[in-house]
Amino acid sequence: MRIGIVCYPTFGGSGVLATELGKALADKGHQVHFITYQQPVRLIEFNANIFYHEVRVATYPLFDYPPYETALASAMVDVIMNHQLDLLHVHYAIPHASAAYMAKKIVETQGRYIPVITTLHGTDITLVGRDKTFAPVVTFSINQSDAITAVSRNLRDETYRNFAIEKEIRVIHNFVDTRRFRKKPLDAFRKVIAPNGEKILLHASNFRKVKRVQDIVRIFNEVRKKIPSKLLFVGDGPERPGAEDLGRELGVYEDIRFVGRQEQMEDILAIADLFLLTSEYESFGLAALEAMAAGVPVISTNAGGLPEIAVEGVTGYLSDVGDVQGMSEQAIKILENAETLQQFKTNAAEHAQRFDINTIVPEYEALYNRFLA
Ligand code: GMT
Repeated sequence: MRIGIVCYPTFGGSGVLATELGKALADKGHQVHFITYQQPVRLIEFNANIFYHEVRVATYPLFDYPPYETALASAMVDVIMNHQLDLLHVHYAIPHASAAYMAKKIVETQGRYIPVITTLHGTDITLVGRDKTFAPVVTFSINQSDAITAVSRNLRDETYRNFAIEKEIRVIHNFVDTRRFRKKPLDAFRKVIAPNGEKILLHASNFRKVKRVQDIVRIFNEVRKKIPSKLLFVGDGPERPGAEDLGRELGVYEDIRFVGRQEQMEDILAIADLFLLTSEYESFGLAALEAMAAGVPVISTNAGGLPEIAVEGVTGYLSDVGDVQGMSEQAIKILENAETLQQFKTNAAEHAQRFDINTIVPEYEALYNRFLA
């Protein structure tokens, strides 16, 4: 199959998932064409079946706002026609689904039919998409897609609740390459972060408001009172200064490390003891799944789709949004006993198998096949 993938190429979960899907499809022999404004962050190794097409937006003094969506639709048309694509799979509704609709209509005038599959990832529905400035276009372009998928049951239900969707939304959960995340910890790395054998707590995100990163610092402050520990922050974003300020205010700053955006999450997860995710919403929580795959128990909120991937008291614990006290107590409960910690680690890795790449990617292939037939 010749598949066009459109996604955000940055460190967000939707771009990571789309890139991993493209790589997996290429490994299975499909020809995959990424159409993005920048090389996706996880698209680093060479694969003969992967093609990358950069979307270039012309600048012109008249444009206060460069017309990205128009440039994207034109790039899609170019790739569909010149590389004989069989289908387009767009990740994140805004503006990818509407640009795909435009491209579909353009190639139709040239006698070409291209099915469009739209995967909804979260904030395109729950935050940004609901905004009045986008909602009519989001609703229209989702309805015009030939197939719609959502990364969790929760996101599917939220989409039906918030938009007048007339079609079936199929749930295909996010996935993880469990083999890749099953890595032995690098002792030297662990020693740099926790020289005296401290426990390592980890959070990874884009530090947006929805992640509530100050709750992470507060939980760490409580855990640190009972258990010698360090906190690693991976990623960057608008709420980072607030997290730093709070760390200083609480006097825990010297035990926190901000390591910035990282591509090799598997190496970092391999040295972690606990993953914290305090978001007020996660459609799925891919970062938590990757942590589980690496054998790291997860303390998280019970928001959105998180209860679909984590199991209370088995892979970690789930609490109400903002329940810092509860999450701290649960973190301590897991960390204070070596046997308990080991059991949670084993459980987390085992449970992540349900979302393995080899189970989920065929669901996308089956969906694609429906359109090719
Ligand atoms: O979490 C983010 O801020 C990034 C966002 C994105 O669109 O890239 O992630 C969303 O999609 C991921 C992949 O499907 C999900 O795992 C995340 O839970 C979801 N984020 C939110 O719903 C806040």
